[in-house]
Amino acid sequence: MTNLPHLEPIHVRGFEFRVIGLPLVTPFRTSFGTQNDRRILLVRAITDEGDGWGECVSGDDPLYSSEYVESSHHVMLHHLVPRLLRNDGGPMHATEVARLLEPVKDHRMAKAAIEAAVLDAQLRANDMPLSTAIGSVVDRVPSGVSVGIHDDIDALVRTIGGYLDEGYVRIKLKIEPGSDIEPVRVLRETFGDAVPLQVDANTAYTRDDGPHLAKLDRFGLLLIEQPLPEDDVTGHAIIARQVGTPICLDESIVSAHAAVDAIERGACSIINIKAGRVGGYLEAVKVHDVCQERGIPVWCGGMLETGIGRAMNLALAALPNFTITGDVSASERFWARDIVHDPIVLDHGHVVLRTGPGTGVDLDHPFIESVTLSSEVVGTH
Ligand code: OSB
Ligand code: MG
Repeated sequence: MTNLPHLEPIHVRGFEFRVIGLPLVTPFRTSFGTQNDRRILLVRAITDEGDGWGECVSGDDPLYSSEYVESSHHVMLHHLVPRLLRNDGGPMHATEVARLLEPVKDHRMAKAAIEAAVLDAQLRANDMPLSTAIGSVVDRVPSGVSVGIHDDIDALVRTIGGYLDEGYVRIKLKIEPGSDIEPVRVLRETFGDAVPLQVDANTAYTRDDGPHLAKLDRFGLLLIEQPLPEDDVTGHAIIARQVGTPICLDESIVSAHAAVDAIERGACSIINIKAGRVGGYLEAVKVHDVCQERGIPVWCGGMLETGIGRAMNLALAALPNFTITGDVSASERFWARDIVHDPIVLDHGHVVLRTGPGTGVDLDHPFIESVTLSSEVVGTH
C-alpha cells in the first residue's frame, strides 16, 4: 500500500470483458462437486496511458460463493463500470476504485477484477511492479498445492506422491464427511509425519462435528480450513474449542472487518486470504495488516487462476505476515497451457515473483483469442 498514493493517475476510457474457456489438466473435486474445465472472465482496463488486465475468480456456478461468471459479468457491465466511467475519463487512481464501487453490495469478485485491471494499468503507466506497490518483502515464496477429493485412496497416494516429487513443500487435501480421517491416516502412514499437511472442508460439516474433526488432531495437521458454512462464525468458535488443530477461515472472511470480527470471536487462529473473496488486492492487504496487528498468521489462497491472477497472488503472498505456505502452485498444476508467455513454474519448491511493471505478465494474445468464448468492449474508447 505504501507506494500507491505517489503514483501518477490514469484516465480510464473503457473496459473489455472477455470470457475464455480452459480445460483443467485433471478433474478437481471439492465438497461442492467436480470441475473438469473452467470459464474465466478476463477484464481489460482501456486507458489513455495503456491497458491493464485483471482476472475474475468467479466460478462457473455459484457454489463457493453466490458469484458466478455471468453474475459478475452482469454487475460489472451494468453497475460497476458506469460508476467508474462517471467522471468521463478524468484522472483516476486504483486506490479510489473500491470507494467508487462501495455503494454496490457484495459482488466482491467482480469488484476485485475491475480494481485489478485498473491497478495493472496504473502500475504499468508508472513503471512499478505490483510487489513494490503493496510492500512485498521477498522475491520468491514457498509453493503449496491443493489436492481434490479422490474416491480411490491408492490414486490419492499416487497424486500426492507426484506433487511431492515435483517439489511442492506443502499439501492441502480437500475433505468432506466420509472422506476425511481415513485418507489423512493413509497419507501420514505413507509419507510420514514430516510432510506439511492441511485439510480444507469448504463448509461441509456442522456444529455437531467437533468431536469427529478432533480425530484429525493425532495427525499433526497445520490447520483445518473452513469446516462450517461461511455465515457460522460462532460455530467455528465452538469447533475451535473442541479441536486441537488450528482452525483457518476462507469463505467466512469477506473483508478486513470480517477478519477482525472472526478473530475477536475466537473463530480462527489462521486466515486464508484471497483477493477476489474480499473485493480486491488492496482490501487483501488490509486483511493482511489487521491480522498482523493481532498476531494471526495468514496464507494466500487460490481460485484456479491463470497466470494473471497467479502473478498477483505471488506479490500478495510476499507480504511479511504471509508466514504460512499458500496455494500458489505452478501454472501446470491446473493448465496444460497458461494464457501468459511466462507461466509460473516450480523452482525447488518455490515460485518466483514477476519483476515487470504491474502484474509483470506478458499475455499470449493469439492463444487467448483461440480460447475466447465471448468478448465485448464498453465505454468511450
Ligand atoms: O477453497 O481454497 C478453496 C479452488 C476453488 C475454490 C475454492 C478453493 C479452491 C482451491 C484451489 O482449493 C486452490 C488453488 O487455486 O490452488
Ligand atoms: Mg478453501
